Amino acid sequence: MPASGNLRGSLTLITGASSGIGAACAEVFAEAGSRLLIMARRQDRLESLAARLGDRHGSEVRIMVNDVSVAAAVTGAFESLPQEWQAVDILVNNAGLVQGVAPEWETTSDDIDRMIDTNVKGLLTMTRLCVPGMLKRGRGHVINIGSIAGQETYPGGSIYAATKFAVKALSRGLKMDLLGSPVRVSSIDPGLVETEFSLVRYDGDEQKATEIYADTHPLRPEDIADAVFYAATRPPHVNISEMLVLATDQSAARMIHRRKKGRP
Ligand code: NDP
Ligand code: 8X3
Repeated sequence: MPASGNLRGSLTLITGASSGIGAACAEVFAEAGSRLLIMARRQDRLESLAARLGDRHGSEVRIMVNDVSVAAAVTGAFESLPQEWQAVDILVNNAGLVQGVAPEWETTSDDIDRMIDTNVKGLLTMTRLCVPGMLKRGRGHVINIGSIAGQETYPGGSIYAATKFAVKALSRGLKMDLLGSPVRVSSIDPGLVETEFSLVRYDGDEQKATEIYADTHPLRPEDIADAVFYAATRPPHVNISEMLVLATDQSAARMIHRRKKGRP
């Protein structure tokens, strides 16, 4: 099945599909008729998403309950799938997280490891698993979810930003390594999107997480899914290399327009 234009029958692997942007991507790819391999750590979320996509779109969905940062387990799980479920056409490398807002020197080594192991090494594990088959089959598309934080950093965000700068380097480098092949590479880079991202950042503190999205109009996960889908459905000779998607209310990582109560 061609991984462009008509996605019917293609296979899309989405990491971090249990929430936010990943779940929204699963919805649009399922609606377009792609088979889906969805991965995250929370099994209950994946199971209910798979059931919902089956009901709504008649989708064929398989779940992988894995921590993307545990390379050996992810590799084992992927390689024990039936061959037709390993033939990934589109890889959406979306799983990622930020922990805390501490300055660089106060960030715990656990938090540093978690961000680097998930956002960078986890993404690389998936790329390493999927790209050889794409090359062999002569088609494929790797879509990495970067961030505005991969273009500029901000106080209390430097380690997360470092991981997203790394994602940018990995996207650009992969495109170079694949030159001459039909395999495409895109980096979709969101600004402020209202998801569970801030809840994770503030370790479950709902009030702090809600304040991030208060009095402004952030992006919705569906806005980013739309951009991912756009990249995936261009004709085969078109590669959307990088796309920065910001809310109209955002002009830089920490420049967000907030309305006074009652004002438009
Ligand atoms: P959410 O927290 O809503 O979703 C994150 C997803 O990643 C969840 O499905 C989570 O699943 C999964 N995940 C996290 N860690 C792991 C892991 N170790 N192994 C497997 N899955 C994991 O956040 P978003 O949807 O916002 O984030 C998606 C991507 O978008 C991330 O890469 C993020 O950096 C990026 N992004 C987000 C922005 C925003 O403002 N929200 C802006 C720019 C980029 P589970 O917990 O079940 O494992
Ligand atoms: C998420 C956007 O600005 O919170 O990647 O780092 S930001």
